[in-house]
Amino acid sequence: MSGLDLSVVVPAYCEEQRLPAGLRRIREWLAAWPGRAEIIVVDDGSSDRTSAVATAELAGFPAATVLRNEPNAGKGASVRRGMLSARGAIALFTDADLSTPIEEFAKLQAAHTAGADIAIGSRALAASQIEVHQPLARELAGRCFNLFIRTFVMGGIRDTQCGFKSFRREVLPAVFGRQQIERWGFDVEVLYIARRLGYQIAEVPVVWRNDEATKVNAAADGLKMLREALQARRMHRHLTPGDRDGRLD
Ligand SMILES: Nc1nc2c(ncn2[C@@H]2O[C@H](COP(=O)(O)OP(=O)(O)O)[C@@H](O)[C@H]2O)c(=O)[nH]1
Ligand SMILES: [Mg+2]
Repeated sequence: MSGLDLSVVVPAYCEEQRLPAGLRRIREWLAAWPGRAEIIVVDDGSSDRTSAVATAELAGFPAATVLRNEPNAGKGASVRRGMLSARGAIALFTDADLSTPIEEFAKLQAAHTAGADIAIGSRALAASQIEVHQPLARELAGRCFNLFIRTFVMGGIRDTQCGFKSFRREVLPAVFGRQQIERWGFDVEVLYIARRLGYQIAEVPVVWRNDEATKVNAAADGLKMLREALQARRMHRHLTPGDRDGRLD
């Protein structure tokens, strides 16, 4: 064991503006967090100074890694790379803009303590606190997407898309080792794999303060994500809990 309690994975594409403040807040929060943690930034072939600002902001932090994809590979590919290199007992991935504030990890951690293998932040539960909403059209598109996913891919989850999810170390290879979708549809795929393998998923209401800068195009990316979600179901429907330790397909 590495002795690390937590890995914080931050996928970042052209984030030279938002990343420094985000990493600073993560560092400040970790300084008061009672455990040992590492921070892993995955620069996804950014054309700006994302890697440089990440390296500068993480200078002096005892366990920091900046990985870089060349060329751009997608948020899914970047999260997968970060999560498969994580050494902490729990690995969290979070969006670079910290739309869900890092302090909210305490709620996910409580879910793990209560037995969850996977804890996912949610904006769609009664107790979710949406302090700054996404633009109306994007929020509605998100709700339709979630309704579709709930109906056709996996029931029971209200919000698959919040960029704030944590996993017990033991499930990382079984889940992320099977993930094929490299762009926005990966959240659904990862959750679907986990469900087929019988892992316990807790959906946890969190705070969300939307940051209006976005790299998502709701219309074009949304349709692609629907296709990817169906593809995920097709690819992984044969999995059973007996496959947890089996050879990865
Ligand atoms: N690796 C990778 N990450 C991306 C890409 N596009 C966006 N991201 C990251 O995904 C996260 C969410 O992106 P954001 O633009 O805030 O999306 P939104 O909040 O859902 O509108 C941020 O950490 C981005 O840096 C990409 O092409 N590759
Ligand atoms: Mg965002």
